Amino acid sequence: MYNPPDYYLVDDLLTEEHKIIRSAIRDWVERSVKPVIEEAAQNHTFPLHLIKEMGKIGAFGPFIPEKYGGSGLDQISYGIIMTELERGDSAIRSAASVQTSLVMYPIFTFGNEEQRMKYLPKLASGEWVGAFGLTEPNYGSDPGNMLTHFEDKGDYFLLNGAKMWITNSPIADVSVVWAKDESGKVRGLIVEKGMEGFTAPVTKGKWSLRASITGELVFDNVRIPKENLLPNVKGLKGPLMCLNSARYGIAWGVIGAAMDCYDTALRYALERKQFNKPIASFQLQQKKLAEILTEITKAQLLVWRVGILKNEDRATPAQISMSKRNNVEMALKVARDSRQILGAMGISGDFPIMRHMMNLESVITYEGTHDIHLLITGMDITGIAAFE
Ligand code: TGC
Ligand code: FAD
Repeated sequence: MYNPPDYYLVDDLLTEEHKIIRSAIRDWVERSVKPVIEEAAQNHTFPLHLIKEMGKIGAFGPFIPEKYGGSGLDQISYGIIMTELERGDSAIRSAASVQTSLVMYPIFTFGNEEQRMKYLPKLASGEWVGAFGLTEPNYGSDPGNMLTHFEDKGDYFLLNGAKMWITNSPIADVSVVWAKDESGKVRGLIVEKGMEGFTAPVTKGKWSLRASITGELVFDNVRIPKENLLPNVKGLKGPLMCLNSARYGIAWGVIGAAMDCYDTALRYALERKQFNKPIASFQLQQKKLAEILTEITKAQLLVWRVGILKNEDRATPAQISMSKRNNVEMALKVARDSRQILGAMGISGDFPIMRHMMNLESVITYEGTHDIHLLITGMDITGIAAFE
């Protein structure tokens, strides 16, 4: 039975509703994710049947109002859901992050009422899968220089360009795509599966996030109906606002991966004997376990505070960057140290640690790299952007 660490009694800060949500998602991960995820990752496939189940358990759009199919919950609930999903696998949390923060959030925040009613309930239920296209082959950390663009042709927009490294693009029914208009302003377009000239090839051969489907979005003179333009935002702040929400979810999510590694390593250290003693009795292993628990505890407190600030609409993008950066690095280090505690067994698919570790190599890169988040903090401190 999974026994998550709670060294500083963070549970006391949660409401009964938070605990009920956590328990429901945890049970679902135990029942539906754990039994299939290792094989899916080994086979480099996404367990597609989980999408509708995720819709049923409320993993998509927890903070979107009920009117649109969401659950109308607070930001702490969103964070808790992300932690529990990522305890199963970062790929499962990724699917929920993209659907919630990168597809439902922009349609809810920047869309009109018709767009909200058309897309949000189907995305919330998992009937439709969403993708978010910002990164391009030549512009990753620097999306402001994107080349994808559209022209106003009177009755429709003509979209050309390509996006790369897009979670769920090959299976997406709906993609929120960021492209420049004729004046060079970044705008959001809703691109639907099957539009002529639009393809979404799969990216194969990943060693990380193997249970997540990644692909491209390629637009070759795609006619986009004018009603598919998100009317209420112009400029790079549109996609960056979506990223604030997704990065916040990741800061919570990776704690789940770290906790799963810690739980596995602690049990193993207590059971595995060398030199006639459990390896947990050796100081070097205790050092690893003690430091892991310290870092997980600090990460829990960090996201708790950001969550409260987010509930009050006071969390700044730079605060969110700090928590994403700190917690992903923490989780990656926890995974590496936990893997060592298991010795050779640490690389085996019989345990989840190596899978988490490999996944986290993507998580530390996507939604803004580790370096970019540091530079965002640097800019916040000094007022000087060191990007250029
Ligand atoms: P800059 O000139 O600084 O800013 C442009 C405009 O945006 C505003 N802004 C923000 N607004 C809201 N939230 C934020 N976090 C914002 N950051 C900036 C800014 O005020 C300005 O507004 P305005 O009105 O003056 O025009 O932009 P820059 O071109 O210098 O770039 C800044 C930088 C490097 C921080 C930014 O571009 C960045 O964050 N780069 C990283 C790119 C990134 O994170 N890509 C993620 C792609 S999506 C993804 O990875 C999904 S993974 C999916 C999964 O979970 O599976
Ligand atoms: P680059 O920007 O080329 O960076 C390469 C290196 O240079 C990095 O170490 C970076 O930190 C460093 N660097 C860059 N600029 C600077 C600077 N100014 N100062 C110092 N160092 C710098 N994108 C989407 O739009 N949608 C998705 O759904 C999505 N899903 C993804 C799923 C996966 C599995 C992965 C791996 C990526 C995904 N991405 C997605 C893309 C992701 O957001 C980008 O990979 C990321 O933003 C970095 O861009 P890049 O890979 O082009 O790296």
